Amino acid sequence: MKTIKTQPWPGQKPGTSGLRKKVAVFQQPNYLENFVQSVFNILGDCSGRRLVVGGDGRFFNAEAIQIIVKMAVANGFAEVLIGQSGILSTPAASCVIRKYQADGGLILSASHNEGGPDGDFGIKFNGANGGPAPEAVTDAIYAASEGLGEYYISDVADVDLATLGKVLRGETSVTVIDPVADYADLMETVFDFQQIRELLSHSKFHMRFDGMNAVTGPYAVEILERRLGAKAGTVMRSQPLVDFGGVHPDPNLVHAHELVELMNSDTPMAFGAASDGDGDRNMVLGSGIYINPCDSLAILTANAHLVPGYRDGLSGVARSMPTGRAVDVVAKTLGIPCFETPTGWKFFGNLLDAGKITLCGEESFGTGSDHVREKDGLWAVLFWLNVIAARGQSAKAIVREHWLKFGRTYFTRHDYEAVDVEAATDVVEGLRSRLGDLTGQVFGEMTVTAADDFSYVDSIDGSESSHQGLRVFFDNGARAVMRLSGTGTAGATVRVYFDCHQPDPARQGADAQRALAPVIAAFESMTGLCRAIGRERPDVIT
Ligand code: VG1
Ligand code: CO
Repeated sequence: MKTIKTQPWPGQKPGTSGLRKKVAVFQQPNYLENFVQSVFNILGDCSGRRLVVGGDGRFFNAEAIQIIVKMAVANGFAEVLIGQSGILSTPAASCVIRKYQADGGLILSASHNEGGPDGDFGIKFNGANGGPAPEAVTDAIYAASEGLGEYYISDVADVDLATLGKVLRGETSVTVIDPVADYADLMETVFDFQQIRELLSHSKFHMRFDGMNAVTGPYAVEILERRLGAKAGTVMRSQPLVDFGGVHPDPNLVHAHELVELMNSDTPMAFGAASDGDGDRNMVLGSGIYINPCDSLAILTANAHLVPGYRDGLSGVARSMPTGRAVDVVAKTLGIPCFETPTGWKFFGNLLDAGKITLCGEESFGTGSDHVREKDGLWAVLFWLNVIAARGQSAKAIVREHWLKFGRTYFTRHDYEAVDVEAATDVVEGLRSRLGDLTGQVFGEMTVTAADDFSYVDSIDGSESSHQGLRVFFDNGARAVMRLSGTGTAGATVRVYFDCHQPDPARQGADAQRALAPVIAAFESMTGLCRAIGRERPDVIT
């Protein structure tokens, strides 16, 4: 074991989902090591403990794992479990931590951010419940990183990540595990595989799953093609590549355009889905319909009784604050509580652990349940397939019926990326300073009924998180939300979210941008956002 003297690196503050920086930043001497030691220091005495390590396979994944193993050995961990080839999707890592009762895990991923030598890298710490460390822990890690003077590493040999099985490194037992099997087994306990198998064997039901050359490919091949009998080739772009083959592994209509084209071809697929870099996001498409993630959460909630894992009912649901409020309407009808949390999966953890919620989701293509403590892309796809099979209806028919019954909540998010940090901060601060005066003011055709800076008090541990996004409510029921991203690595990303509920069936067929045009215009006239940041339009609209 060696003790290496080091200097604190500035800015090792985990964001919405872990520490995320350019690959070149992580490759600097002691950068990764400092952060990992800060995590271990917060864990305290590591002797006798079990750690899970894996990642989305992006550039620097394998190198980082070797460093982490050597540090785990020096810090006295009893056992390290690693996904074969360094692979573990984020939900699979959560599953493995829980199943093998590990004390925590390090997940190497920058999720939906681009990979490769010029792309992004990231690392996040999940606790013994399998979920992202709560803010109190990430704050403590950051504080530890700022005062770090040394780290511990051993010079044991590298571990062969390709070979399954157990080896000894120093006193630490290091096991390379099958990254897919435990997760696939868990899925079999939640869903009706027999029913889905019958659906997939139907000659008219064609589907595609886009792995985007990222981590989900092997999981989707095993579950959809091997265990559920979907045709070979159902999973496209199924090989995890270090640079994702140049693909931006963000499952939206822009980056998954090949899938979108297949859905709109002369012989369209009945169902299409895609996942992101680390496998926790999902985009679902039916023939002739894109299902936005807020609707998806609401529809899965309304149909959960059709799925074996949720047959006994849901204790409650939760959505992140900016997420469209479609699920609130369903929760009210079902008579179950609906919680509103800040952006980021870490805020669902306590509610899930306490049994207060069964399903939860975010507008950013994240949906999940109490089966693990992360959002879960393939789980959402299997949920949809199970519902389609059980109802014997197309995805489009299911969505349409849902809107008829519960009303449609239009939703869109506008992203302005790589914005000048000062300009972005000025716009947000400018609006924040006016929040108290907005009520009663008229913008375009709409009057403001309330405005605030979202603050959250965790009902389980009482912790408070403030400044989680600016909210403006209008008299027609519409809402606009603005916040700065906590996952970007270049400049600032401004996110603006709009939603509005439409109960009238005659007005549920509009394009979302059109339906939301009045609130979009009102917000622009209120903030002068585009002018202030020097943009004409958003970079990405979802
Ligand atoms: C974004 C999303 C948020 C999500 C987070 C991590 O954060 O908005 O909903 O939880 O990414 O997702 P931000 O701060 O950039 O808005 V992932 O798939 O990176 O783990
Ligand atoms: Co992700």
